[in-house]
Amino acid sequence: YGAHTLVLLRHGESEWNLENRFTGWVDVDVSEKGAEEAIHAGKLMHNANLSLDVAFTSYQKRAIKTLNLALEEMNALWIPVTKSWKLNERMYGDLQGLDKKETSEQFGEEKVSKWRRSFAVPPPPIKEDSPYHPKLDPKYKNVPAKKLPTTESLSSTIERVMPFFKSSIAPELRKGKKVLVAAHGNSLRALVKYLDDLPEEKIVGLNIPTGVPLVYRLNHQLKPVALPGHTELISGVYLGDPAWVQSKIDGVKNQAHG
Ligand code: DG2
Repeated sequence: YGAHTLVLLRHGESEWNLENRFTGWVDVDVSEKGAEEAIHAGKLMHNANLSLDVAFTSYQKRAIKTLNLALEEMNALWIPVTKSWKLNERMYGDLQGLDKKETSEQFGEEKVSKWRRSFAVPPPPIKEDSPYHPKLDPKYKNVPAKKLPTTESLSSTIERVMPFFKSSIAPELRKGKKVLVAAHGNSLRALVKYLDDLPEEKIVGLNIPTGVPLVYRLNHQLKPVALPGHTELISGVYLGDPAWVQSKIDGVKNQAHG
């Protein structure tokens, strides 16, 4: 196997995943089930003998809490953690707060599936007077106003995630550290697109389940080495029972279906 270990973990179910609402940069908590998923993710990593050295997460509590619960389960709360808004979920613009199924009924499934899964189509931008506007959130007070997104496609998400990966995460991997990134559905899709060099037409079919560790082994160039049991789309492997993982992936995919 490759020399470097990188584990990607989407947070456990959030309050708004539960309510089936577009979340993006709205800072909702994990649900009760989400907290259990996070603990379970910690168990899976512990049982796989993943002794992590460092972790990265976003500025959003659903990812931060998931990280802490998983690390606690692994007796690894001590490891250095770096937080960055660059690992935040994709900013979902004016869709934030809306019900995913109702949005499909209103705009049509095709449009909503483009907003959710296409590479370059951004959702409508958030309104200047929206209560969810990031300029109102004190945690972004040090981010230059022109860098705060009002909407993001996957492509624009990649443009902030990848420079952070290269400047902050890759150097840790090169030092031989085992790295965990606890983040979000679409900020992790951005990373997976890059690592597996997925073409745009394949990224549409990539859905990341909540609370399931996704393990990558990378070679010296930090390119992924295909692991036994990997799926057609990606070269990393999810920990846990494959049928259970698949049912969670299907759940994410079907969130906007009537
Ligand atoms: C979800 C992803 O983000 O939604 O923003 O609604 O991973 O933070 O729960 P997360 C959101 P979809 O793109 O899967 O609809």
